[in-house]
Amino acid sequence: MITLYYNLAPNPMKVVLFLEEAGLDYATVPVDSRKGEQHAEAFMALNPNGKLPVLVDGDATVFDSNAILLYLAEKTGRFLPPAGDRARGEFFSWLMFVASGIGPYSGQAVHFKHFAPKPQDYAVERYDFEALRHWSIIDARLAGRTHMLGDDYTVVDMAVWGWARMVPFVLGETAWEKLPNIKRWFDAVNARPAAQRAEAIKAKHSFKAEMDEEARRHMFPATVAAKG
Ligand SMILES: N[C@@H](CCC(=O)N[C@@H](CS)C(=O)NCC(=O)O)C(=O)O
Repeated sequence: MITLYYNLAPNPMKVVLFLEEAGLDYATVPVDSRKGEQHAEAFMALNPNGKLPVLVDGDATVFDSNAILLYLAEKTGRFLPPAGDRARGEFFSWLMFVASGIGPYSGQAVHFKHFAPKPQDYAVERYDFEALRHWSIIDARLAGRTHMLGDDYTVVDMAVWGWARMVPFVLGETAWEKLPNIKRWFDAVNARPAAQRAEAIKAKHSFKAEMDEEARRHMFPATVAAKG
């Protein structure tokens, strides 16, 4: 039995999309990061980094969303190019580009633009710039291609989709005008029944909505430490 520890943020949602696409049976355990549940001892034993998502599959525990996508793709033999195929190299490059570029820069852009405790002009400019630069590379990649690797829909598309849901929050309401190829691809992925089932997970559990003092304390411990 597969169990997914999740919340509704970009990284867990990529994995929800895979599970729905593959039609795997899975149970969900909500972990409310705004209430600090990611720091509970039992959860930290699954992921010492204290972040979502985590997947438990029998006696295997996997954390970090892109590692989970790779694990599931290998387990099912689906949504990845065959070993030795020319596309396999591209697959790894783009997946790592999402893991090390799109995710971290988008996350930091959101943090400094929406949640940082005081005006942080330099940080806002740097991460806004870098987030848009990374998203523009994805946009160029999708020009003339149906999916990130061409005709085949793979785990790379799922990894991008998790974060693409957040593009207006990351880059501003007019961002789609600058990223027309991503918008066309995003609309097509959203139209997939699995993407609609993935979005429907929102109705399953309710998570704390307020980014109040308690949520900041749990999610941004560095800010609390700096205040002393
Ligand atoms: N590299 C990790 C990042 C995980 C991550 O940052 N998860 C966020 C949700 S998208 C989280 O758990 N945040 C709670 C916190 O930072 O306390 C992955 O891809 O899974």
